[in-house]
Amino acid sequence: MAQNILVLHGPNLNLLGTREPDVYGHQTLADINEHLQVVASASGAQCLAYQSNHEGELVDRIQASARDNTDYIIINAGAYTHTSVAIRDALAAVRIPFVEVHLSNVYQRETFRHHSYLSAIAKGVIVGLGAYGYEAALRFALAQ
Ligand code: CA2
Repeated sequence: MAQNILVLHGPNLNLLGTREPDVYGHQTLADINEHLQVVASASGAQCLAYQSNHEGELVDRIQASARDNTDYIIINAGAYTHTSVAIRDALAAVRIPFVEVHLSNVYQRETFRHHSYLSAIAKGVIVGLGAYGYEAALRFALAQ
């Protein structure tokens, strides 16, 4: 069972619950992170969360996960999903399994959101389930 799970949130996800609730829901990032911690704790696991608006900081955090006993990563890379070879390379380098999550159904949106640099190396991808997508990914990770 995965014991140490890292949840990574990319750019602008710090705005959750404050703008565009029709697209991204009413929950704040703190609400989501707190709920994930409760779910993980109930299974005796630990769920740490990290958000950054900066690509290099996300790369640094992924690299650090190789040194801190992270068993599983859940990542919503936000817009970097569609642009970042650097984040993909970092995830591939650390060889920690990960689930890619998107709050919205990116396939119902602009075509530039249909391609992800991460999906091909992800264990799985969850789109369109809102904040529940993170919980589903966490429960999957906890079962590994
Ligand atoms: O659906 C998702 O989770 C996305 O990863 C969200 C990204 C978007 O660029 C991806 O295509 C799909 C954008 C995150 C922006 O988050 C906001 C939250 C509240 C208000 C404004 C932006």
